[in-house]
Amino acid sequence: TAVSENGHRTAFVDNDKKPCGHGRMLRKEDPRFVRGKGRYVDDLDLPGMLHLAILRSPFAHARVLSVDTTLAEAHPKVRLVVTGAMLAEKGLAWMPTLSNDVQAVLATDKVRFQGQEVAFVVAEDRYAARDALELIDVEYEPLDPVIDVRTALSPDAPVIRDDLEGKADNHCFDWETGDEAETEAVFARADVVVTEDIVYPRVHPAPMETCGAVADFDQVDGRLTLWSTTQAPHAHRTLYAIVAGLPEHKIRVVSPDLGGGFGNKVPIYPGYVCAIVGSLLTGKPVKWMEDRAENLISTGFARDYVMRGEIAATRDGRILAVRTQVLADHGAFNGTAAPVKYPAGFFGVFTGSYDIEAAHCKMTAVYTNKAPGGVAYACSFRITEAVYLIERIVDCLAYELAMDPVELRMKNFIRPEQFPFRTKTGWVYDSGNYAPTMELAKELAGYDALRVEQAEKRARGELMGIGVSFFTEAVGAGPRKDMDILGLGMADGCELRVHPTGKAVVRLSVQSQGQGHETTFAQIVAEELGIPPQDIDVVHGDTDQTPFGLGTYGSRSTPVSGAAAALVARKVRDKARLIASGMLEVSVADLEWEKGSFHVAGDPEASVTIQAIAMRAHGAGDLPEGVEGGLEAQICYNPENLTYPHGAYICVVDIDPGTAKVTVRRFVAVDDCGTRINPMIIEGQVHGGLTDGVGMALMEMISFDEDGNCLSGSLMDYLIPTSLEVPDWETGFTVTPSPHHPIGAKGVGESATVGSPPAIVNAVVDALKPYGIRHADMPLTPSRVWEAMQGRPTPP
Ligand code: MCN
Ligand code: CUM
Repeated sequence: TAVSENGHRTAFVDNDKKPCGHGRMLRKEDPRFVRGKGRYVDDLDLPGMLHLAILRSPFAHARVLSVDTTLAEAHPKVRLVVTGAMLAEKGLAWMPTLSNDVQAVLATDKVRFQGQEVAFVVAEDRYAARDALELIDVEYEPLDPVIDVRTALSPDAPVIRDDLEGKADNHCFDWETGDEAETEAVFARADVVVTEDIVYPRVHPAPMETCGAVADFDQVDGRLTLWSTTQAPHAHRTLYAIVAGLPEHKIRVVSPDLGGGFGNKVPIYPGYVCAIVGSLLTGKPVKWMEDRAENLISTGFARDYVMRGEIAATRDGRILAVRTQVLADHGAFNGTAAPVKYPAGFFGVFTGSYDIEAAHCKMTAVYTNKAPGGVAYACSFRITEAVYLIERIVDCLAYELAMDPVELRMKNFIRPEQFPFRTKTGWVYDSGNYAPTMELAKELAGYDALRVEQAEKRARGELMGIGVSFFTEAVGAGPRKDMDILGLGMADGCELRVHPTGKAVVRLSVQSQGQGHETTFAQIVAEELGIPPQDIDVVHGDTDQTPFGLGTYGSRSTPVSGAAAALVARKVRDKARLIASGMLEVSVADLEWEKGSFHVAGDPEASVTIQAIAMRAHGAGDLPEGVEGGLEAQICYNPENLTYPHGAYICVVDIDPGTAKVTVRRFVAVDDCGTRINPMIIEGQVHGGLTDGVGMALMEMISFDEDGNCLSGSLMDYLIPTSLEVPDWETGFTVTPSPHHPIGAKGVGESATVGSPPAIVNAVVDALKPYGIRHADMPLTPSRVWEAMQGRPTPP
């Protein structure tokens, strides 16, 4: 344990600094970013490029009676106006979503959410395109909207998806996991049962860069190039190939620098397809870039789960079982992105970090007149919701048992010797050692002293809360036998080429949105080959340049592509060993590897560096019998299992009793993501996720009025946290390697977003304990906290 720069204690291990390979290292991508030289989609300016703007529905639910484009077409700068009817003629009015539903590219029959795409204009400049939208005359017949998820299935609710054959209600899907009867039996014999209704509101990832694309169809060679804001270029390309009927080799998808994704850039949006159609029809490159309001109103939202949580325990705090009923709001089209067999993502891990006897979940998903989406905002495929549920309900139990929340958790943790651990809902946690992580968080926070301080403050009528959460995540989808997106198996390719001078290039199928892949993937290869990370170039985000793979989301890059990068480097090293044996004239068995060179066993002087081997592999002179020239390898890595990172978070809040304003005073986060590649980048990921947590717990919500008007279409209405609302984060870590990952690394990109909301809400509820409050729903804005405090017993 050491003292960090901000005066807080931070735990370190001594391998934090190493000359090459894993360790703290400044990001290779940052020189271009800090100079403003990043290249984003909107920076593209191709010769003759036209601009596309989308006309969106003002209604949440309405029949489209007619669309008159005459005036817009007459605009002198307009080249093209396209309606849903025109797309329908080409069979392009609807597209598949990543979860086997269909979504309208442009509305034909009805609009189903406010902000839905109705028509588009392609013009000579962005302003003309926008102006011309106002010249399009659409006649709507408003219909009653379905806004409240709780009444979406009532028999008199209007049917939103009458485009689906035989659809007579707003039911989207049912999903169930665990054993209902067994859980019922355990609940029946429990001393204590606690039930709580818990809502995870609809939120939005709101990345700094909104979504957009530039499509360029070359009519001479029939090739389409699409620069787009995508977290999954290869998966998107295959879907475009299927929808447009173009062969994949005629499509190139490029995802250049991205200004944040956070899950917002996983789905395929109608705007991308419109840009492609615009280019096909005009023969020119076409750019579409949405504005902030469009991003907030129409693109992939997150959460929107209404949950009833129940927990059963013995009087002395042994948790026996958990069950939940969930109503999931999927909006107008099921635009979630999850492996096909997992319509609710990985919500099945809602049993958390505890060794319990039974669990059961029943979920009903419905359609409402809201924007599509579902999986976004650093959710690890709905583990955000699962962790929030279990960590909130465990705190409700602690409240009922009048037990310390840390003690209750410690008492029920899965023990280290139980790993690999199969949960009651069938997930196999690869490794974990929870108690030391919780203990370290307690120590860094000074937990016992905080409780003393709290007692003193309570006696004076001051509101101070201490919130705890402990999470286990499941990240790194596949394996391919269990997990696929629309039939594409979740495995990742990787290629590594070492040039004659010993410089290398590694080509990845995953794509960074700010996570620092250009640095960390170079470090992974550097650690295996002993080539300095500065000499290793990372190529990603271009389907022409990289091998096939499923993309970056669910924190799968390190668990899947990170494994691929380590293994492909080992393949190269194996070949280097053969070449070295020829160079040193000894048998392969007599060679020893020491980072960066092979030497003859017992004779360290007789050695060759990886750079010398690379030159020999390409150079003059013979190679050993049967060894081909060149020094490169490729791999397709199919993970054996997910990786299961965990963490213990402690949050301290103060609430002003006069204004009900919550201030996060301190936040301690201890994360365990197994082997750590770059501690600095991990800290950055954790800081970002904790900030997300403050946003969701205290500020963020996409809300609607009863007509389905979205009330959160700007960053004035949809509040996101700034540095003013967050404390100096205090971080620590433990290291429990993944047993099946070649370097023991687990994902971390979403951990803090998953783990922090319950810690903050638990802290707020803890502060309000004198009022007899056991639960309050996010976002805990001053008005919500104030409401919760009213009509409650006045604290002593
Ligand atoms: N890392 C590490 N050691 C580990 C694990 C990870 O050094 N044991 C490093 C990785 O090498 C990588 C970064 O941490 O540079 C995140 O790795 P990983 O956990 O594998 O997550 P991904 O790279 O797959 O990123 C996806 C994840 C997701 S799903 C969301 S959502 C999110 C997140 O990353 N979106 C982000 N973090 C984000 N950070 C930024 N800046 N921008 C986003 O859009
Ligand atoms: Cu769920 S947001 Mo991330 O998996 O891209």
